[in-house]
Parts: sequence; structure tokens; C-alpha cells
Amino acid sequence: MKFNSRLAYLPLLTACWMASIFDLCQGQNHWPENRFASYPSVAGSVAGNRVRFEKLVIPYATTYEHLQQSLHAEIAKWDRNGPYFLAYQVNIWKEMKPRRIVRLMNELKQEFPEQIEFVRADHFFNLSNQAHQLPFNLAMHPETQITASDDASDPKSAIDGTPNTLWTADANEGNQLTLDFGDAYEVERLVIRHAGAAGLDASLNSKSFTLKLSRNGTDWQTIVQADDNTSNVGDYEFPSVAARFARIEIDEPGRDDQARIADVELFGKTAQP
Ligand SMILES: [Ca+2]
Repeated sequence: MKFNSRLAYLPLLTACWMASIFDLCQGQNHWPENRFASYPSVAGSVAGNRVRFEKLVIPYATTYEHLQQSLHAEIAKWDRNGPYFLAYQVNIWKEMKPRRIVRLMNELKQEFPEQIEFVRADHFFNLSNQAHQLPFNLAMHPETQITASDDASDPKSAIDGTPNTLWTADANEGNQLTLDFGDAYEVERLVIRHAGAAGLDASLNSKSFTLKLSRNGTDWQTIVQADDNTSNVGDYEFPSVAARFARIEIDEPGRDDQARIADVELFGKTAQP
């Protein structure tokens, strides 16, 4: 999803969950997951002394007509000078069955070509944070590329937004993941999910790992050095560092010598010129 000031983002948050076996979610290979209990703080996402959120335009919308009219009214308010975020909740137990939601989505995309995107809830909040100059998950940014020192398993599994898919490598063959954000950002937080977060035995969690950041991909600065780890999820906030590249090294894997990363989030803001 390219971040573009010409686009309005119209997510159907509940619909995507509920319509899982239908067209709306086809092409997704996992479910968006929110495990808020794993987060000790979200200090980086506070704006005006509150955690930022987007209010639902309509909670529990039940009719096609209601949704369509509301969306048209909201789009008419859009000044097109920047992205406009709209969140709706749809009650699919009445007439707004999943296929009807897909129909509404297709009609609006046809009516407003190149102006509307329907996105998953996690992308919605990420794009909203980015637009409001708050830290957002750079690993989810469309420009971000990821490579692994051993790509026997797909390194993208480490940044697909769910701990249920893992990047795995023989620790003797390769133990690094490198992210290239495509541009420099002020990076300030790492959330890393280990094997236990994917439902595997916690003894397979990486024991020691390192986060390094770099502006140029050559000179690296060690930001986080974690030893004797037993946690399923690590959450590290640090003074912001301007970086285009991030590298995670598994220095000591879990008990079977397999490096595993279930998912990584790296939060940062757009660097000031
Ligand atoms: Ca994953």
C-alpha cells in the first residue's frame, strides 16, 4: 500500500474478520492480530496525552443504503489535500453479508478510481499514525525490503504482522535479518516475537539477540543487546536513532540451534529534514 495523499482509506474492520472465507479477505495469508496484553506501554503513540485512535463513523452499520450514503457524504467532505481515514463497523448478521460488503467496495473503487483504498485494520492504524507524524511500524511499510543471511525459509514471514508465521534458519548457516526501509527514519522501538509467541515451546526462544541500526548499510550501531532471554515477546524503547537499515542478529538461538523470529516490528517517524 503506497502512502499517497490522493488516497482515502476506507477500512471495514469487523467485516474483514467476519468475512474471512469470502472474497474480501482472499489473497491474505494470515489474520491481523492484536495482542495488546503483550505491550507494557504504547508511549510512542500518544498524541495530546491520549493514545491516538480513529472513531468509527458508524458502529454496527446494518444496511447497504446507510453505509453507501454515509460513505458518499464523508467522501464529499474530503478536501483531497491529504489522506482521509474512515473507519466503519458492519453488522454482517443482517443484510450486509460479506459478499454485499465486497460489492460496495467494488462499486466505490469504480466510482472513485485511484482515490480509495480498503485496508486491513493493522495497516489502517499504521497509515493513520504515519499521516499524523506518530511512530509507525516501518516493517509494515510498503517500501521496506527484508533479506536474510539464510533464506531457506521466507524472511518476509518475520514482518507479515502475525507471530503465527516464522522465519527459521539453521543458526550455523545464518543468523541475521536485515531490513531496508528505503529511506531514513527516526527509529525508536523494537518489538520482537520469538518462537513461544508462535505457540512453540518457549525453550526455542532466542536466548541472545542484537538489534543494530545503520544509516548507510555499512556502519552499524548496536542499539539493543538482549542476553538470557526467556520471554516470548520483547519490547524495547530507546532514544531515537536516524537509520535506513536495521539488522537483527540471533547470537544464541533456542535449545535446538535453530534461529527463529516469529515477527518483528520497528517503530519510527519520518526523519526531519
Ligand atoms: Ca510472522
